[in-house]
Amino acid sequence: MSNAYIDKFPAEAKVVKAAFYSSFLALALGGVFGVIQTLHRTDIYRFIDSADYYTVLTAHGVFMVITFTIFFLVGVFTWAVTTSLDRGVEDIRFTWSWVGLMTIGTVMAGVAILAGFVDSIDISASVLFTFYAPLQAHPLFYLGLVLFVVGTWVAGADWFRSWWAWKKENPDARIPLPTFMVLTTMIMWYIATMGVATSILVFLLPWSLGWIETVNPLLTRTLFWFFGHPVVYFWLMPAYLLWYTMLPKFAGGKLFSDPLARVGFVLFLLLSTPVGIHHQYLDPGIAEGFKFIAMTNTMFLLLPSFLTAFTVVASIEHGARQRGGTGYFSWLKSLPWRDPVFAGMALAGLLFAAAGFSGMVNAGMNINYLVHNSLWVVGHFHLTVGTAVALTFMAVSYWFIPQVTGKELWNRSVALIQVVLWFIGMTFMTNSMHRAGLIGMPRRTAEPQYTGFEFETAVGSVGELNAQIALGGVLLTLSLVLFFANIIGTAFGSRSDNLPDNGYAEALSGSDDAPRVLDNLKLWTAIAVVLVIIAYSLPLMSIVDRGGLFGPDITAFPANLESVRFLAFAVEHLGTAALESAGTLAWNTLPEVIR
Ligand code: HAS
Ligand code: CU
Repeated sequence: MSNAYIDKFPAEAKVVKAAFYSSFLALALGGVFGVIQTLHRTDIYRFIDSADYYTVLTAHGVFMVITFTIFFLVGVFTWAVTTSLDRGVEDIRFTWSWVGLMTIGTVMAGVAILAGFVDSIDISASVLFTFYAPLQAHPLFYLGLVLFVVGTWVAGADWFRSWWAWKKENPDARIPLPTFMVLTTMIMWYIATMGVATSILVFLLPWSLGWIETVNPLLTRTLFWFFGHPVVYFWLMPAYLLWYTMLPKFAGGKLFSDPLARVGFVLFLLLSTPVGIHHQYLDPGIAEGFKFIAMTNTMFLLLPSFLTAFTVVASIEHGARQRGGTGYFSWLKSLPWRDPVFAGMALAGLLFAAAGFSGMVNAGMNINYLVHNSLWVVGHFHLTVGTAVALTFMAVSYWFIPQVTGKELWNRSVALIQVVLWFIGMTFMTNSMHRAGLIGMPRRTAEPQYTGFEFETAVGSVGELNAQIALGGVLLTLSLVLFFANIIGTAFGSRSDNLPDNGYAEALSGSDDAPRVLDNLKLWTAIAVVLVIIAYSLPLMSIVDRGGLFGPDITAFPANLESVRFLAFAVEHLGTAALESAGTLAWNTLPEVIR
């Protein structure tokens, strides 16, 4: 008999397994759309209509960054709370209820997106994963998102319930580190989702149902980014949880400092939300001063990641020295590089260091003007969520899936090749995306062909960059195929008694060294809310004041479309000769239309 998670918590293991399998399904779908779009964009292989590109892009984005990441992390959080409190969930039916809500929500939103491919169905949601106005989706999409987010709220309540029950029995004990990380992340999430809940329930859903005529696009954008920045930490913090509490163990050592880890998570809780405006440096209608405050907060927000880099690398070094490593750098050779779980997570960390660099560039108000809306940003987030998070999740699955199924991993060599392929694929793809962004190549564009001019050079041409992007994309697809082969192979294997024990890393400097105030969650919540109020109340008031709660009484989107249609009509039917006069006509009538 082994000491795996499933042996101690069989009922919870089923929940965690369901969450993981749902996330992998989303990963598979997202992967298919990913390769379609990488080959389409780079003009290497095209079989979809460019008009469908946005449906593909929406499906890729939503399945990857909403469904894959969040389903996986609720599994990790359930494991973390039950393992570190050493008690099962309070009521397993309650636990299944949030799994159910999240699943129904995903199916609704997914159907709304995929229906966009079928012309005969009058449902679509090609609004990209940022889904703000003026793009509008079918109500089914917004309703699905609502159910999904409510599901995560209920999940958080489930974990808080476990903690309260545990606290009654252990009134003086410190919150175990994994549970502490789950609770701080969830408080951050509750604050952050207020933005998207308001945006959907008050504006986007009623607008899409036809209950209100117009919305204020800047207001819905701002409410989206209120949530849109912290959501990236909702993906990152579970990866950090695994880097702090599991990676040292896989490296053969202990966590360097439990108190530092707590400080890092408290800083994320405080600073994740009052920075969202750094996605809106180029939005007209928000005063520069508010943007400056967002930039300053963002620079402070680098701190917990620097702390993490220090603590996690120190822990890994400790592990290497336990394994006989010596020297300033040669200890690196003593790490278990043949273990796919360790190798995948460490490689994810390495690429995240580069991702942090491009994040700092993004965050500078003036440099942002150079990279905003270019492929640079896409490079940035494929290193962050696409590698630091996704590769960590895939690598750690090779440890988790045996824990929750009771079956041995099907093939460790294939697993090692898989994580290394992901690392290489992302290196090609993101490095060239960053470079392409610097020469101005736009993101979210189906047809950036750059043909019709001569620009001959061996390195640095659009052709070279595109080739690297496509090569990277293909390697990633191969990597995914290997991942699914391994998961399916494992799932269909037979039960084994030869599994590693469940558990997480001990700390060199443990929770007793951490000041008690760090565990005062009420205090940190209060400060976090105050910071959000300071950062957002004035900008929101001024946006509403200038543009109206439900918009400035113009329908910007259709008005522009009308004039474009008018021009297209003119060109088609009257020929180019008439274009100039049509243009003048449009120009003169435009103010009329917009009024
Ligand atoms: Fe970002 C845009 C700024 C982190 C995701 N970001 C995006 C978008 C996404 C995204 C999805 O200020 C695009 C949204 C859209 O569609 O428009 N980002 C930052 C900054 C950070 C940052 C300052 N981003 C993330 C993370 C993400 C993510 C994390 C997902 C998970 N980002 C921006 C800005 C924009 C932006 C602007 C808007 C751009 C625009 O114009 O549109 C920071 O949090 C980064 C801090 C990271 C570090 C690195 C620390 C290094 C570590 C590695 C340790 C090494 C190990 C390995 C463990 C300072 C922790 C050891 C191994 C051994 C072998 C020893
Ligand atoms: Cu951000």
